Amino acid sequence: MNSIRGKWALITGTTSGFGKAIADTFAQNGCNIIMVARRAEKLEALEHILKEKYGVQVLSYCFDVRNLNQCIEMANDLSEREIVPDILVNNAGLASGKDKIYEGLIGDWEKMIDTNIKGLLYMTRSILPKMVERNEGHVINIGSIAGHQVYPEGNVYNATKFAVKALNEAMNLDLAGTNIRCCSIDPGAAETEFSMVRFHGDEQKATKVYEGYQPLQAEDIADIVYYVATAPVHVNITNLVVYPTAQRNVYVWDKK
Ligand code: NDP
Ligand code: 8X3
Repeated sequence: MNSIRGKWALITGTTSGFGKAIADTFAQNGCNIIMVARRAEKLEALEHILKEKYGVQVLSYCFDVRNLNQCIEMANDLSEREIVPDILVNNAGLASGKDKIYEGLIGDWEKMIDTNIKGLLYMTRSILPKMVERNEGHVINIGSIAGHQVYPEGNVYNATKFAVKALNEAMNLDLAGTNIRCCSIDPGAAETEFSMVRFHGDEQKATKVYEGYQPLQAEDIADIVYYVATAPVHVNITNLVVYPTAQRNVYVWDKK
């Protein structure tokens, strides 16, 4: 096992869902945490909890990963503090809308493309060179089963997650010859704020997504990310797909 105690993990999207659970699991296991998200109050609250509960070091950066300059500023600030993240978890992302492609809102498309693809790239481009310099590090990208199979009205979200899959594979190829590992973790349906965001705050539509079966929980994904991050350094898990047991692919469900 490759302990993460005393290391630094940079996790994007830590104010809810997977990112928040990953930050908690990592901190519980002694890892220092760098958090990125847009909701300042939630970031501050989590920073306080992690420090109090686990006695680890926590740095919070409140910004939008779609902003390249802020990604670079954060990387520069970390360099000034002489911190090189050992682990980068590219988790921040969203689905916005679920519409037929001829009815989709351009604003939704731009949000998804700019966050899920460009945000992931900006963050990676800001942090990965430091890892390469040290010849050490681990990038964990949160993809989705939506990046393996397209479903009706998933169109642009699907396309962004297919892109994450491609970029994860590309990172692995470009990092050949280094000790840096790259993994894409691709979950099926998980109960987080994801559906509230996708349906623009429509609680009824969001709740319906998780009815009649046991969806994945954020903690399930955090356990998997922890497993991947703590695998021995000669073990590179490049892709991990996880569904709720009641779901076998994007079409096959066992809902009561
Ligand atoms: P949540 O909505 O619960 O969490 C998303 C997190 O990302 C929030 O902390 C949000 O924080 C942050 N975020 C969103 N946009 C930005 C941005 N532009 N800049 C910085 N932070 C941002 O959803 P999940 O935890 O479910 O989603 C996490 C990842 O998992 C996403 O990439 C999603 O596509 C993927 N996924 C989710 C699945 C699911 O069923 N839930 C299944 C498969 C993959 P804030 O608003 O404060 O910025
Ligand atoms: C989230 C899972 O099936 O809603 O990526 O696309 S799904």
